[in-house]
Amino acid sequence: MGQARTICLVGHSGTGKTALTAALLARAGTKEQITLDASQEEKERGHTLDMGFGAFQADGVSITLLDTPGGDEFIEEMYKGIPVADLTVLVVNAEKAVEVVTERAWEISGGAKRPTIVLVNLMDKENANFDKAVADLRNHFEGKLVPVQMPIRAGGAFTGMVDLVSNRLVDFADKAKKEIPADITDEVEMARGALLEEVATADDELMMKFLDEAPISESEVARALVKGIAAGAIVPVLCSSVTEGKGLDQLLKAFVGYVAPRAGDAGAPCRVVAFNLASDPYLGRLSFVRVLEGTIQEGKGLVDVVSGAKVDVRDLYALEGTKQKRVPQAGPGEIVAIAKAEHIALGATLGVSQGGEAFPMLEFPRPVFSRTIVPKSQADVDKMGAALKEIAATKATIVVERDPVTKELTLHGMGDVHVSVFIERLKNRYNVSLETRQPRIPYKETIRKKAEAKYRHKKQTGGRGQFGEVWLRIEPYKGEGGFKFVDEIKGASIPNQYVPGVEKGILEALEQGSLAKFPVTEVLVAVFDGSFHPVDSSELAFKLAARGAFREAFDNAEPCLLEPIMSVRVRVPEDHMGDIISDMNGRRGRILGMEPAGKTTVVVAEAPLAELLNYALDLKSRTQGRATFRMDFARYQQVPGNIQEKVVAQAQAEQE
Ligand SMILES: Nc1nc2c(ncn2[C@@H]2O[C@H](COP(=O)(O)OP(=O)(O)OP(=O)(O)O)[C@@H](O)[C@H]2O)c(=O)[nH]1
Ligand SMILES: [Mg+2]
Repeated sequence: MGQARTICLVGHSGTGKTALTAALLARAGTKEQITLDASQEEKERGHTLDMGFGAFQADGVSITLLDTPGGDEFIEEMYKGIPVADLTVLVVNAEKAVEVVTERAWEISGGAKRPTIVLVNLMDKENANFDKAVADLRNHFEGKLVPVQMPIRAGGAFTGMVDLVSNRLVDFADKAKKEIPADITDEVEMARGALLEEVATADDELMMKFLDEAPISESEVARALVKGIAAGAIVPVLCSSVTEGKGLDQLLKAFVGYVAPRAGDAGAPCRVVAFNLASDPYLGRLSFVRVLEGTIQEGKGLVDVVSGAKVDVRDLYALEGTKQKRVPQAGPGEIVAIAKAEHIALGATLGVSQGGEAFPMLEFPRPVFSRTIVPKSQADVDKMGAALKEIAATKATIVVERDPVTKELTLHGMGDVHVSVFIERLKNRYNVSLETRQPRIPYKETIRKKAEAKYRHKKQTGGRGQFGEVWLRIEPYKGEGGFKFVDEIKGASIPNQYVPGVEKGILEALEQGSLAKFPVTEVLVAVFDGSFHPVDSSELAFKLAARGAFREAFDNAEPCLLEPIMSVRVRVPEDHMGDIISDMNGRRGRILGMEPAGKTTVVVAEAPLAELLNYALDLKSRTQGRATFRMDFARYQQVPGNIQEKVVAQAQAEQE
């Protein structure tokens, strides 16, 4: 083999990536049924949501297409596909040119530092305009973009193109016609000149010829183009109409002719990267790996090169069309799926032994939107765990967590659509019904001043009584762990054996403050006196006394609520800056600074989590999806008085 090529299709939703995958598979004579966008959630929405695969042969070269979703909440699939691809194809709508995910895709591929081509699709559409699309692309992205084709439209139809590399006409209706019509020769000459000038920069020899105005052959242009693409110095722009089957032969020619596969050594010890994990309804967990070097073989286990964890390679599947087929082995460059190896981590590099560099995958974006999940019935509670675990293991941007403060189970994702899709999938695939709710804010309680209290726990119930008396002081405390217990007992007013009981009582009291039953933090508790009874005292009695003393002291120490403050980084296009900043102020936010980032600016701010629960949605609607953000927990901070009143009133209402 050694000829295997992986091509990752990226671009905004509706640019025709899935249609292109299907068209190329059909063209290659794929016999089996082509099933793309086949999950129930994909069928219902008519969009790709998980990475799709299409494998076929073209001119003796085996090609695997990775079809990624163009929805901006599903971008993790691009992060999985781009690093393992030999070529990224950025598909663009000929009427709309640069859209939100076009920009995201360009960024994720590192500004096309990796081999990239742009395909301007939907050239049959009424308002398709190739030149305008190229101008828009150039306007958004740094140089490098060079049309290698010149489309021809006549009477509102996409009728042909000039292949600028070979300098020949491609007439879609008349294959025999190769001469460039006289009326466009000037235009073609200009376009070809621009192409030659660009490619010449990638090849010194060619540059000399170009400067000498010597004739340059098709193969010389192609050779320089291959070099330029491999170096990420040139991004050729092609055109097509997928639905009319136009431009596809030329595209395939580019896949085979312009792309140098990253060939690994077949004789080296096996090394693969698990770039994508999926849950197949029939085959169970599939770990898609690209073979980097050597040969992966059924029955020959591998290890995670970082953790050293062993991985069984039992059932191995190659891709054929959109289906899987059992194979005993696979070589460098090929993509295969290892079935039922549940413990392969997403992005892991596997090899014959631990050690050595892991393959550089991209760092995934982090979830920015959270919803609490509530099972509908007890049966759902029982099934939920495994189903959620499977989804969270296969998707980097879905995280399931139990909040330590509110005890709620939270699903973190990239937005409301993303979260809804996986809630639907839980129902469709795992038969688990869950509802989602806005998460509760994990408030905490603390005090603002010192206070003391004495508390005597005394009970006489028949036989032996209970007696314990504790005197303690509480003070605000900023030290580690949020709590400190100090034993200041002099003499034996509380005998040693009861001190652990005292501490337990305090710890219990810390679990629920008296304002709104949130955990208490940032307190120091010093026990300095008390009394006991030689017969009736016990650890339990002291525990109850300490709890009582703490509560009394707490109420007298100006208790208040603390709320989580998040540090937020919003990346905004220039024209939305003012709006984003004033919106952030409206969210009780504080702007800390601004950092330029290319054509965008990163607004650095802090705001309470309570004001950010729907930020992902609001930001999207304010900027038509052009801004992105991330947030991280920064610290806890006192809730302003008027808001505290509301939170406490609401908590009390809920408890009733
Ligand atoms: N007229 C026209 N329609 C096209 C062309 N290519 C694709 N389409 C249609 O555009 C629609 C969207 O195509 P898809 O292939 O699903 O788009 P996609 O890029 O995969 O979209 P996502 O999966 O949401 O990212 C489908 O109805 C296609 O048939 C084209 O060249 N011309
Ligand atoms: Mg699609």
